[in-house]
Amino acid sequence: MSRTTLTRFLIEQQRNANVLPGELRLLIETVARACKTISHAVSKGALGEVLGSLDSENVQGEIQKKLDVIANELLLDANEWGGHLAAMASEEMETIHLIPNRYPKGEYLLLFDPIDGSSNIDVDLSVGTIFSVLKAPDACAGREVTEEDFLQDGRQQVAAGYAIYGPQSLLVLSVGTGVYEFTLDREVGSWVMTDADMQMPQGKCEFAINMSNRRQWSPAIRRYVDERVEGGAGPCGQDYNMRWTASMVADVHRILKRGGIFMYPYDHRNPGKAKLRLMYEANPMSYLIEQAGGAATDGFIPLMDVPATGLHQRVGVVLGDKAEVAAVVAYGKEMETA
Ligand code: AHM
Ligand code: MG
Repeated sequence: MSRTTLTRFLIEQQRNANVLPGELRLLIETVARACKTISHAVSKGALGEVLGSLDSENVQGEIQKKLDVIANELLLDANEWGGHLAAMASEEMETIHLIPNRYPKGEYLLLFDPIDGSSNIDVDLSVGTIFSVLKAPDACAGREVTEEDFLQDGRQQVAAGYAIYGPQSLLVLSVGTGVYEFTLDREVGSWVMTDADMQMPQGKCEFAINMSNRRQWSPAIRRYVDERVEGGAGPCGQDYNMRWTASMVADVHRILKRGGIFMYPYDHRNPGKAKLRLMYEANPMSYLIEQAGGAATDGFIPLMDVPATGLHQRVGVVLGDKAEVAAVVAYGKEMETA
């Protein structure tokens, strides 16, 4: 049986569909190669001395795990010298990382969360890497890229994806022509396509939310969740199931494969306060979910239309099943006008 590797898929996208510029192809291959190395490090666990925390905090004031830093370095090292990037940004770095002058520069900007779901690392649950690719604005030709150049809304993304390090290591990717899944064949060392043109199942009664944050939710989110917890006896007229992995990559992947809705809403008590980051968590996941036939909102407007005002900007996230996402938005509107 002839298998479609990531390399072959990308070359065919470049050649046949004419949608993928060569530089972008190389960039995605490089990110995928770094994810292979991260997968290897994750799987070594205590034997590779990669578990546990460091004394340092990242820009978000979170204690960094050893693997956060290792994965960040791996992604920076892999992507610095290829010539396709102008700069990078990461959850783990306060400011942008310019490509050093000793290397050629390209026209793309890469953003990533090197290890998403860090709290899962030490207990052997799934974690992942999320990435988003933007084009540097024309205006920065001939000068150094600045943080402002990164502040583009999610619709400007030219590619997005995630790697998930779970029972299998997977790479899920879109370059704007559907969503494709690749499984890491560890013996051969290549990413092999295992799902194509993925469309998330609709109409599935499953939600993912951290219930312990209920005190922070808006009346609309409370109503949405409470009605579903009531199940068949409540206004929904059917029972719902709940899952929470505490790793956005794992929760979004489940939704992509099995349907349902994922929520990490704004903290209603503090305007603008939220947990997840727009540029390298919410936007790439929204790009994938929309490509797979789902929807993504901050609770009010489509997530990819949220104006970017800061590299580490936080945003409410509600994504997945189209009708369920629409229900959350509708409840919000109803309660605003009530
Ligand atoms: P991280 O990037 O620092 O790991 O944080 C993001 C993670 C998401 O993967 C996940 O959905 C959420 O934080 C879990 O939050 P909680 O600890 O409230 O369950
Ligand atoms: Mg994260």
